[in-house]
Amino acid sequence: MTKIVRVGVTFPPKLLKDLDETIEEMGYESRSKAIQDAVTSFVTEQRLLRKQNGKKAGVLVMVYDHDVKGLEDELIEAQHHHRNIINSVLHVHLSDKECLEAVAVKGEAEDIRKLAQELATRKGVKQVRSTIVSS
Ligand code: NI
Repeated sequence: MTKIVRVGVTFPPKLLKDLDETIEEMGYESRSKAIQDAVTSFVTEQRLLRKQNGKKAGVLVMVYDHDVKGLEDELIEAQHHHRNIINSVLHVHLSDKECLEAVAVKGEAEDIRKLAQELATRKGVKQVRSTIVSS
């Protein structure tokens, strides 16, 4: 028998609302099942990314809230730190406070992964999507 572990997780209200709407639209019977599926996708994606090796090229697309104090400075600092693999950055002002950035990258898979992790784990960064191909 599979053992179930209970954990407490906090959500920004808007994210929880979006989650509940999506759960409703998809017909999930419980929030737990939907969150388990989302976590499974996240883990699978991250494991796949971590298995990549060698020279790669791609685009990291991130959405962040520029109102979060210090975030833009941190993101710029991270990009300067990894300038050897960044070819170009496209910035799009999405709304009054949301920005989208597409970072074109080319280099060792491990370096691209490090950059993606540095961006994704910052508070105020809502999403980072990586599309990586062989170069
Ligand atoms: Ni902007």
